[in-house]
Amino acid sequence: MDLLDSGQKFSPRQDPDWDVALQFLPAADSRQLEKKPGRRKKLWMGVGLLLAAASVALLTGLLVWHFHIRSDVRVKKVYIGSMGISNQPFLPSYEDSNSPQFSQLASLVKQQLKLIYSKNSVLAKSFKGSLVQAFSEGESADSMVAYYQSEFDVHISQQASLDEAVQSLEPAGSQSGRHGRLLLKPTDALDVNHVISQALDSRMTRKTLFAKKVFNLHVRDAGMVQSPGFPGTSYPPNVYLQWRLRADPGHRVQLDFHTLILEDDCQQDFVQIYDSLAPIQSRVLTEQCGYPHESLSFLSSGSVMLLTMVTSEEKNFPGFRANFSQIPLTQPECGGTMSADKGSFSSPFYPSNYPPKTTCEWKIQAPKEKFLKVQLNKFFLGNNSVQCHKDYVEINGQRLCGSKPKNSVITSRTNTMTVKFVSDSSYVDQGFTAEYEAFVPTNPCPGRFQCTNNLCLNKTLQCDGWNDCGDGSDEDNCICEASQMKCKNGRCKPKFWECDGFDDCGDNSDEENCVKCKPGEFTCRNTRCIPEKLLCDGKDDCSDGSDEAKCEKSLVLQRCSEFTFRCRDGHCISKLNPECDGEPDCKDGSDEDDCQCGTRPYRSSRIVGGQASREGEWPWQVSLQIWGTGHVCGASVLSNRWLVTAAHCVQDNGPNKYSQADQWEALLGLHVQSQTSEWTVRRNIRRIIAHADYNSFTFDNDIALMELDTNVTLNQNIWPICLPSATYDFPPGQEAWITGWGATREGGLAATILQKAEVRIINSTVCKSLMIDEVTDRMLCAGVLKGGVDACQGDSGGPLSVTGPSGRVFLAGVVSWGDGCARRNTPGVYARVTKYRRWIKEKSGV
Ligand SMILES: *[C@@H]1O[C@H](CO)[C@@H](O)[C@H](O)[C@H]1NC(C)=O
Ligand SMILES: *[C@@H]1O[C@H](CO)[C@@H](O)[C@H](O)[C@H]1NC(C)=O
Ligand SMILES: *[C@@H]1O[C@H](CO)[C@@H](O)[C@H](O)[C@H]1NC(C)=O
Ligand SMILES: *[C@@H]1O[C@H](CO)[C@@H](O)[C@H](O)[C@H]1NC(C)=O
Ligand SMILES: *[C@@H]1O[C@H](CO)[C@@H](O)[C@H](O)[C@H]1NC(C)=O
Ligand SMILES: [Ca+2]
Ligand SMILES: [Ca+2]
Ligand SMILES: [Ca+2]
Repeated sequence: MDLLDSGQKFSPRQDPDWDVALQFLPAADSRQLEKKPGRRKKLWMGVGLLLAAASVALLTGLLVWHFHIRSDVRVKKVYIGSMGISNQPFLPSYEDSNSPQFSQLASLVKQQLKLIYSKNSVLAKSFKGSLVQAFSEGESADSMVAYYQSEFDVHISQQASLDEAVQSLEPAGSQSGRHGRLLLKPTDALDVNHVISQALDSRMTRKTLFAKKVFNLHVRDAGMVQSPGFPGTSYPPNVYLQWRLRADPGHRVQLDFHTLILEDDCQQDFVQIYDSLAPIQSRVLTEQCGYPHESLSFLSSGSVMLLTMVTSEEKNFPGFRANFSQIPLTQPECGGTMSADKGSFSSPFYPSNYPPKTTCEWKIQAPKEKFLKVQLNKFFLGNNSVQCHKDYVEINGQRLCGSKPKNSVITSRTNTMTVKFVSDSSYVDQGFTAEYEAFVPTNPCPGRFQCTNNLCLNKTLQCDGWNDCGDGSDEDNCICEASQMKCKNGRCKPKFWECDGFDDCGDNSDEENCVKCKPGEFTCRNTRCIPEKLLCDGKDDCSDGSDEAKCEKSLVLQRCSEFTFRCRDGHCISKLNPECDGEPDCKDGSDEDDCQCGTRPYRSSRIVGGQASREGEWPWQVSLQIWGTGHVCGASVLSNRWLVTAAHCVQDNGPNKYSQADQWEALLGLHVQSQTSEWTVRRNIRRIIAHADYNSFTFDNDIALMELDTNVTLNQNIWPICLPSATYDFPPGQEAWITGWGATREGGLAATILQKAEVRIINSTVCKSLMIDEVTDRMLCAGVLKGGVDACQGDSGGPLSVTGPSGRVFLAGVVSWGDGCARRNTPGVYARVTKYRRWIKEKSGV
């Protein structure tokens, strides 16, 4: 019955040809859960025919027939479970399912299960048999756990009561893992301390799953586990695989994913990790699919862990690779007393996910005359819930869970504080990091600014236009500088956010008093005002096409203008930014040609916050390196052969002949500097074409192309960005991202992990008036929105990426000058790529 128990030891390195080793079990093996048709069908058909003379009788007969068929439908149901056994030390021979000790104990477990089921009428009636799959150590030295599955055969209408009966075996509140030992009676075969039984997840009983296999691994010697075919080919369809991981007694299993890329839909393909040897849902630590962002390092509470993978028919992705190892269980793993004036602490094993069933308690003790303050920095504790009954942090009696609380600073009005961390038996998360500080009640922030929520900030962050406290108190009651505007609510904001369509003040006062057309009028891009009824009437009333640009239907225009898209057949259409938006707009379809660009293969295009990017998030990002020096500039992938960068990156500088192609090396698909992966590609440069009109004084035309010496094969971390046509519009207020390892022009150390920062495009007129240096029409300004105080996110020559309406990403600019390091109050200036569309085509053919 156990399809999964026939597995053999798995060692990926010795078993490269997994497909051959894979046991393709006949589809019939998964039929155990299908409905069985009634046996009496034929007989009742016969009876029905005999009664055929009278139509009324026939009808009755059919009803009876139908009723009997229905009444005979029985279902086989399989429950998976674990049983805690006391007074029974774990022996190494229990690991081997072929050992006599295993068989002996297994039969005792089966006997005990039968006894347990016999006490419930529903279970007793439908019980068919049990199969013991494995044993592991229990929580104490003289206890152990048995993993089994039990099969029941029940009438279809009784399914719910069977589920209920199985549930009732589990004493209420057993989720907490603490309940009284069941009394040993003379009839009992074993001293049982708990029983958990649950139905299998329906995705694991899919009829199409035809290859099932179990791999038993001991993690004493660290090693690696990977999905079949990884990394060369994608994983096979319709498989259900289990990896049972065991550590030595007194150890935890640690599993660290190096890569995990599955189909985005968890209903189709997924991996799960259990704090158990059987897939019991109440012991699941995580379920993952797609291209997860979270920490992928997991720890068990005891000496076992189960990793499962289920795949469906369609869409097979690269899969995963993970390292396993064991670490000793030490008591206590976390918590303690802290009496220094300040310090920090975190959930156990941070930044790995905390293990399940863990409790930590920190006692903080300050000198008598001081108070204490705890600031939560990182905080990931499962889902938000009102009672925080699963995993939580408790500070001075206040429970916190979910994501970072609004007020992340907690103060006590005494000199002691207790912080408790608790995780339950399922679903783990990354945990938290915290700092504490003792302070004199009369001066809580010496030398710093004190927020209303008690956070202390560097004084330079006060009145800089950004809400650093979280409650905005650092931006209240400010005197604005010349480069700032004063909001009605008293805040100061950089002037470049005035009239850009976004409420930056918080009370919208930065968007009032902007030049506007009268009510009932439309503002053309060239700021003319026209009556609204002339919008989308097929005539170019603005005389820049903008009144016809955002219409449902794209019209073929009589006249082309500098704002209208020109199809390959020469016709101009009215739609704004029609290229690669997923809808054919030109009659010849040319607006949707060459639209493979600007996507992130294998991952959803959702960008999550934070400064460090995820691997594969910016697959067009390139690191340009000088032989012997390392990373110098960024660039973007335009095709399998061409890159675009800044002209100022490729200018000779004294003895450095940066204009020479042979000085350079391009690293594509790189995520962490000096850490290449299987998706990183190195290429020499064959040719550099800097713009002939580049002006090294004004940085006008700061754009250059690089041709690689050989084509690259695109992969999940290497993908071209879309080039906007000359008429593509990136309006002020549009959100964009800059990425890089740190601008070397600014000096200082480059980041190791690719950094990103969100910026917003600034109205050119406003930018020209704000910048001391000249901003030409071939330049584009953007200002940083968040953070960007510590890290350099932009690289000279790197991309300014804008996501278009269909989710494809377009190259709006090339990082040129100004604020390469994404400093807060000065805009960055970029080469405006739309101005160079024809030049790029002419020089590279892309
Ligand atoms: C996994 O193990 C390999 C070899 O033991 C090692 O090179 C690699 O850095 C490890 N990866 C992780 C994520 O721990
Ligand atoms: C968290 O909440 C989501 C949506 O409400 C739910 O689908 C998910 O199962 C929850 N996760 C856990 C661990 O409870
Ligand atoms: C405050 O910020 C300024 C400018 O960023 C920096 O020079 C200074 O060292 C910081 N002070 C402290 C106390 O961190
Ligand atoms: C390189 O790629 C280009 C464009 O895809 C193609 O035309 C060319 O034939 C390729 N060259 C080689 C040597 O494969
Ligand atoms: C840019 O700002 C100027 C002056 O404030 C304004 O006249 C113009 O309409 C703005 N341009 C856009 C495209 O919003
Ligand atoms: Ca601030
Ligand atoms: Ca604004
Ligand atoms: Ca289109």
